[in-house]
Amino acid sequence: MTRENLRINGQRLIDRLKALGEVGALPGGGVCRLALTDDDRAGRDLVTGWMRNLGLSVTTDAIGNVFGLRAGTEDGPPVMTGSHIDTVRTGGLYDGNLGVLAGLEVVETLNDLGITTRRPLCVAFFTNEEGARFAPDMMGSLVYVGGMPLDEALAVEGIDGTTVGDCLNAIDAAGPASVGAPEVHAFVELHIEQGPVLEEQGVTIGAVGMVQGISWTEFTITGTSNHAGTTPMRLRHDAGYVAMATATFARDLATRMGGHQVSTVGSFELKPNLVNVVANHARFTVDLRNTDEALLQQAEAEVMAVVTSLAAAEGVEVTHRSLARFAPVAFHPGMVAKVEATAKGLGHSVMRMPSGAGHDAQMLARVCPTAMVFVPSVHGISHNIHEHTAPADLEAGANVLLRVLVDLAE
Ligand code: HGY
Ligand code: MN
Ligand code: MN
Repeated sequence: MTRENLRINGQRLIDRLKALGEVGALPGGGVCRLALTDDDRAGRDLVTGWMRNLGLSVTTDAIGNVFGLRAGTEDGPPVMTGSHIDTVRTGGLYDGNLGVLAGLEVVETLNDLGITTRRPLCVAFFTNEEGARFAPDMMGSLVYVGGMPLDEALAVEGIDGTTVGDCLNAIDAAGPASVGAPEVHAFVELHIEQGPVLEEQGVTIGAVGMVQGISWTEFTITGTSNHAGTTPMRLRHDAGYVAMATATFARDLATRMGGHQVSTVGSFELKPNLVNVVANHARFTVDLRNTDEALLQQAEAEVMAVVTSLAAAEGVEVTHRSLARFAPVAFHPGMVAKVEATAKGLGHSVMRMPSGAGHDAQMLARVCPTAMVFVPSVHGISHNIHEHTAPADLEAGANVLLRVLVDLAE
C-alpha cells in the first residue's frame, strides 16, 4: 500500500468498537457509559491504553479532555480528529466512539506503513459530549475552546445531584494540561448520522455543512397537591396538567412548523407521583432544534408563552432554566468541499447535509477550520441500543477520514 492508495483496516476498527462496547455493556445489548461514571473511567483507561500502544503521547486537560499526539516531521499545531466516548443511558457502539476509534485506526495505518505526516496529528476525546448527566452537551469541547469557563463547568450539578468537579475527581479524570492546548490546525470528526437521511437517499457519505441550533430548557411547575377524588376541577392547581399540556404543545408545535423543527420532552417527573394525588410539582425538559436560528427563537417564544398562560390560568408557579443553547454552526466551506471531493475520489456516493445532532466539531469550529464526515445509521436509529452502521460504511467513513487527515497534514 502506498500513500496514494492508503486504506484503513476495517476489521481492526470494528474489533476496537466491540471491545470498547464491552465497557458499560447493557444486558440486552447496547452501552451505558454516562459521563464521569466508573464505566466512563474504564472506557477512558481502555482508549488511552490504545493511544499509548500506538505511540501517541497522551495529555489530559483540567476538564478531562484527552489528546493523543503523533509527531509530524515538523512541529506546530496538529491536525486533529476525535469525538467522545461517553454515551447516553441507552447508547450504542458507534455514537462518538466511531470518531475516536477511527482516529486511532488512521494512526495505526500510518504506523504500519511508516508514514510520518508533515504536521502532527492528534486524536482526541472530549469530556461529557452527551450532556445527558451534566448539561450542557459538548461540555468538554465547549470549555476547550473557551466557550464556558472551567470553574463554571466544574460547578455544574447533574441529574443525580453530584457536580462535574466532584465526579471528575472521583474517577481521577482531570489532568494537568491547561484548557485550550494544544492549538489546532484543523479538525475533522467522523460520526454516524444518527438519522434516516443517508439511508433513505442510498448515500454512503455525508459531507456535513452545518450543525443545527440546540435549545434545552428545564421547566419547574409548582402547584398544590390535593385529593384526586374530592377536589373539584375548578379548585385545582395541578402542576402535572400544566406540564403535560406544555409538553403536548411543544410536540404539536414542531409538527405545525415543519421543516427542520424538532421538539422533544425527554425528561419528565411529577411529585408526589401517586395515583390519587393532584401533582404539586412537575419538572420536565424541552429540547428544541432547528437549522434556522430565527425559527428556533420563534419556537422557544411560543413554548414560553404557552407555559406562562397555562400556569396563570391554573394558578401554579412556573420557573425555568436554560440547560443548553447553541446557535446553528456552519462548517468551513473549503473543508466541507474537501470531505465531499475525497469521498468522490474514493468512489463513494456523497451528499451535503446538516447535522441534527450536536457534536464536538461544532465547538472546534470556533477555533479552527472544521468539518464532519457522516456515515449512515441503519433505520436512522441512535440513542438506542439497536444503533447500527454497516461494516462497509464504517470502513468507507474511516477511509475518507484517513485521506482528509493526511491531505490536511501534508
Ligand atoms: O444532544 C445531542 O445532540 C448530542 O447527542 N449530544
Ligand atoms: Mn455523538
Ligand atoms: Mn449522542
